[in-house]
Amino acid sequence: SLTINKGAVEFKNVSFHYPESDVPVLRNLSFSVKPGETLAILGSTGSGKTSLFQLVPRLYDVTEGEVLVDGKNVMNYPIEKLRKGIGVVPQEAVLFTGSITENIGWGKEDATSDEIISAAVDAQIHETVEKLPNQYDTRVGQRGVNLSGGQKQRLSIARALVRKPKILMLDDSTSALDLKTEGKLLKALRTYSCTTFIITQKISTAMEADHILLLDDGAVEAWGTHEELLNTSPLYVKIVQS
Ligand code: DUT
Ligand code: MG
Repeated sequence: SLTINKGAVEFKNVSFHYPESDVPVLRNLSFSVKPGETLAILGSTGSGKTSLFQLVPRLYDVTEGEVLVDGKNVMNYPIEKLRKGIGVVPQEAVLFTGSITENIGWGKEDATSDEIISAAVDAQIHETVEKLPNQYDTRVGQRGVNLSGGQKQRLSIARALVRKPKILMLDDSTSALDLKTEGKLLKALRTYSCTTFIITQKISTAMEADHILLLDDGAVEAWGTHEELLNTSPLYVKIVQS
């Protein structure tokens, strides 16, 4: 049966509204991303960035149009095969009650200790873990050690990386990281050669991407590289200057 091989993603005339409402949240989106490319998604709060993300691993289904992965409609994949190939790092990092190892390996119970550490190194959280009272055995979550927002984000990124996803989706997951740490993280991500969707508020992050998608009220306001958007999108220029 179908599995994700390359990680190409295409949106074809995609519109979406949540089941409980008729208000369109995404309106006629069309774009495509080749395997291994990075797409940065920008847009003001409520513009539909998280909603767009959810359509790829089918946390919600489109109401119109198609989402294709490797040229095939996501509706045709067995859902567990689809989700196995996609690493989603949610906007609010979720920690489970358990050890650091269990938190990184969650959903991939066969991960070896080396794989866990290597994911943590790439997610730029290894050094922090080493300083905890019981390193990778340290308990987090309920009655566990407290981690900062940025540390939780990086654990959550490590959890996605350990699965070696073909498609990695980061929902504002680097918002609490300083520029230097974020730079190291983005560099490490390149070694995974996965297709990467990265929702961000930072122009510095967007500039590094192969494509930028600027969403405005659920529609594509602009698509292109940083240079292209500077020339074509007054809204992008406004964001850059703000
Ligand atoms: N919305 C719902 N139901 C939900 C989630 C969101 O109706 O379960 C609405 C709120 C908003 C629109 O969908 O009007 C888009 O929300 P989304 O969360 O996709 O926006 P965002 O771009 O991710 O905003 P933020 O930057 O605040 O995360
Ligand atoms: Mg969001």
